[in-house]
Amino acid sequence: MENKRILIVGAKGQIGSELLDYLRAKHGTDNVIGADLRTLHINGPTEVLDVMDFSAMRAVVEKYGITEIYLLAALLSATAEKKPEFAWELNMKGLFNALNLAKEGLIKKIFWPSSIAVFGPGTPQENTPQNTIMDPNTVYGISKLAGERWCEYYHNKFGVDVRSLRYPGLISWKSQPGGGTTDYAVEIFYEAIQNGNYTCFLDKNRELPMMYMSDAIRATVQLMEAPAEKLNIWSSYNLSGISFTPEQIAMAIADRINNFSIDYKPDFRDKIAQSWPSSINDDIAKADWNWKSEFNLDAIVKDMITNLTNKLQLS
Ligand code: NAD
Ligand code: AKB
Repeated sequence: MENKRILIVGAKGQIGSELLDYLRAKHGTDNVIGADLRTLHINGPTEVLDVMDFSAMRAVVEKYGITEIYLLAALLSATAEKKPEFAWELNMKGLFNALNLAKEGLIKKIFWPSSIAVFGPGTPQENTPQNTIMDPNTVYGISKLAGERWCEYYHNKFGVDVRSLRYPGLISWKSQPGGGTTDYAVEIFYEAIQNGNYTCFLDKNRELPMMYMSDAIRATVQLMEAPAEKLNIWSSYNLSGISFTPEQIAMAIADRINNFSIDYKPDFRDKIAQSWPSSINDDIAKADWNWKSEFNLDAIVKDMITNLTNKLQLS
């Protein structure tokens, strides 16, 4: 069996830092190179790398004999609204650089994440199907939808093996989120544990699709390891975990943290959330590569509170 040499770009981020640990445990530390614009203070091979610099990307790929890239560097929805042109440039250029390295035959496989942000106000909100109206009204969503089309194009035209998931909002305790609309579902735990109160930037009834990080990492690696002939989607797979509103997660937290209270001050991020689905249909992922999520709301809340309390040394 051929040895994998994996490059994670954006390895210091919310997903990248956990994916790096998971893939290193599976393939060996030296076979998983962590790269980011910010210096990584971890053991094992790392690089400071700008995903927008094609020659630098190529040099790192050649230096380590990289076979697969997980491309996680991007601006997320809320930050992207503040820097629209830069967000478009970063989100697209990084993807093109990876796709072109694969087109040249330098790497064999790419993982590039899309998002529920590809959907928009015209999309059916409940149980949103894989193929439907997609009219994103955020820079981030536009860049993700365009990215999906380019992934499918490079696959069909040049045979590039690029795989993708439309992640919902991801909840994690090891790493903090980096500027998204769903970040509230992580912030709420920090505030509940440290201060007993949280002011939420979404409306209390704004239901969104969410997923626990360990489910997301498992889905990512499962998709990357699936035989190509089983896959029917080369743009990006719908992926579903659970759905809840701020009020529902607050109630679940209040069951475990006495006197926790929440208030609401919706800002521009609530408008973004309003344009996204409230639940996702992922039947094709289930059928093609046996996807099944494991964490429900109660399991997430329990795990988050236990681990974050230990991490914050408040136990
Ligand atoms: P993040 O913001 O936590 O991490 C992104 C990382 O990329 C950061 O460490 C940042 O320093 C790095 N980076 C930024 N610009 C770079 C550049 N020019 N070159 C190299 N590195 C650079 O983001 P994340 O939450 O880990 O998301 C990773 C990917 O997953 C993104 O494409 C995001 O759109 C997608 N996604 C995330 C979520 C989520 O809830 N976290 C949901 C849907 C999709
Ligand atoms: C964001 O809120 O921007 C991300 C996402 C769902 O893509 N978490």
